[in-house]
Amino acid sequence: MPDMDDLDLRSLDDDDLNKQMQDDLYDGLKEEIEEGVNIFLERGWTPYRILTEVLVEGMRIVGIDFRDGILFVPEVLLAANAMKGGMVILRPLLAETGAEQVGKVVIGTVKGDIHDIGKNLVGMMMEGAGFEVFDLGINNPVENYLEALERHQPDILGMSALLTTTMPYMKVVIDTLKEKGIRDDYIVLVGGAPLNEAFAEAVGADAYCRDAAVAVETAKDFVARRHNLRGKKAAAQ
Ligand code: B1M
Repeated sequence: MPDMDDLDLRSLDDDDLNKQMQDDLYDGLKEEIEEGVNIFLERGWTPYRILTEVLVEGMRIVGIDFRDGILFVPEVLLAANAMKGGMVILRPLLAETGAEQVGKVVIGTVKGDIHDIGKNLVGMMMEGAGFEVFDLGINNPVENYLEALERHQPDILGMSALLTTTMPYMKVVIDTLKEKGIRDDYIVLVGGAPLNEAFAEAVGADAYCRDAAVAVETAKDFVARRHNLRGKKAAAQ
């Protein structure tokens, strides 16, 4: 076996490069991830394919070993940092699809929760699909959402939570919107690994999005329906 420092990623075929990159992600090797992403791009892989088949799949494996106590927080942070290195390269490419502006989205991870990889991915994919995205980052109390809704007047409010202890906070946000009489002004979409459809319904969201691709499709569907409804109302007046 060659010394890892000497390993030429370009000499690997697609399958081996993918496997190597998933190992590198596991080991938190950001530069290698960036190099690998560039190689796949040169080989004609689409940004979406690199995201899903290499980076997200690699992170899934990290998640399993984190759960099983094989990896610990510092190592997972390194892996997350490496993943973000790859995402920085892919982000402008995903946004470059030239799609026309279809709507506005405010998205953020809820209070108490600092996981942002999935949310960032959703934001990137939404941008790629033509949405204007306002990303509030992590650990957002209800006030942050309210302020952003007021300022940006989006079509969609997206919330992310990765912890069973933080996901109930989505209800706090939605209940506050109801109290203020503005709940129906927005399409509320929620996502994150521990959520499901029943949860989304229970907290009063419009839909649960299993992954970034579903989030984009759901967002497009709801915005189109909303525009149709408005068109009909206007015609009836
Ligand atoms: Co944390 N963590 N973590 N973690 N972490 C999980 C979530 C966990 C499941 C790991 C495990 O035990 N298997 C577990 C939660 C258990 C539970 O609640 N039942 C856990 C824990 C316990 C913790 C800590 C408490 C650990 C500790 O300190 N002892 C701590 C909590 C910190 C806090 O938030 N207060 C913690 C910390 C961390 C790190 C900081 C080390 C790091 C986060 C780094 C970062 O995000 N910048 C981290 C990571 C990386 C993970 C795992 C390994 C990976 C998450 C991830 O990025 N996945 C995760 C294990 C897992 O989920 N399997 C784990 C990849 C990403 C692409 O997927 O986020 O699911 P995901 O997003 C998807 C969909 O869910 C959906 O689309 C995305 C893209 O397809 N989606 C949306 C997500 N948000 C959406 C919003 C939408 C729509 C769709 O809006 C419209």
